[in-house]
Amino acid sequence: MSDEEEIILSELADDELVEQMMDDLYDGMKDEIEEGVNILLERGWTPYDILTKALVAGMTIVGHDFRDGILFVPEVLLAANAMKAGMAILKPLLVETGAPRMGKMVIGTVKGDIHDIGKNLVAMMMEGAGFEVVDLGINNAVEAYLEALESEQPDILGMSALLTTTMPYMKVVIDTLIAQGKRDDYIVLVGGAPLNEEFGRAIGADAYCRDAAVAVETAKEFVARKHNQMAAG
Ligand code: B12
Repeated sequence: MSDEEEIILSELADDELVEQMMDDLYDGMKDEIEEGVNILLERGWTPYDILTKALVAGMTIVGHDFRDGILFVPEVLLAANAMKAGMAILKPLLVETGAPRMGKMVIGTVKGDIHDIGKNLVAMMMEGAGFEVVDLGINNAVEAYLEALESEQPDILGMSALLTTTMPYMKVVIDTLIAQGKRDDYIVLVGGAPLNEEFGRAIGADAYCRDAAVAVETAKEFVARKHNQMAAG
């Protein structure tokens, strides 16, 4: 903006508003993000479109500039907080779909890693699709996963990692499950920006999911397969 003119979000056309929200997310402007999300909802946008086309798209730009040394941790934290504020508005809407109960998932970010936006998004979308989700938060050691698996008895274990230094920890968890003879009790889904399908396969996960929508589809597929097997057996 070349001048000091105040932008009235509600007066912007949809595409301009989304552009502006990406700028506001970049600048960590929580109140403006909340306002933008509410305006798009009033205009009939689906929560999912707002999430992907405004918030996740905006965070992708933040990610690029963080990588390139244009943004630093404090700024990215503000952007993350603004994103979370937007997600908080959308969460109840994504969750109240009345979808039939699909199964249960325990999800958490692995030890050493405090990134949780992607994990939270997966948890939200899974809940929206009818899964019960137990969220273990960030920085989970193998013991935390095992305890939760024992007490919650989920169908699915989900692990998230955003750092190349923490992603190998997923293998530690899976290897521990194997050693205890429990690996086949759960569908293991993994995700996070630095992972790929090959990595998922190499560590013995059932699937790598590149985003929350794929996570939901994959989870549904595996749960249906598991139930069919149980019915056949
Ligand atoms: C926001 C952010 C932060 C925030 C985190 C805030 C928070 N509460 O999460 C803060 C500022 C705290 C942070 C800190 C750090 N960060 Co950081 N961060 C990011 C950033 C910009 C965005 C991540 C994000 O939220 N993306 C948006 C979400 C929606 O996408 P997502 O996480 O990928 O999740 C989607 C999929 O991956 C998938 N998914 C994710 N998890 C799961 C789990 C399951 C089970 C499934 C099925 C799917 C799935 O579905 C999600 C939704 O669609 C990334 C850049 C990037 N390209 O990822 C860097 C990035 C991950 N960070 C990076 C680094 C280096 C750090 C720090 C080490 C920086 C430092 N010097 O201190 C610290 C590490 C702290 C720690 N110990 O964890 C690097 C990692 C580089 C590497 N190769 O390892 C990145 C890639 C930036 C970069 N290019 O340099 N970071």
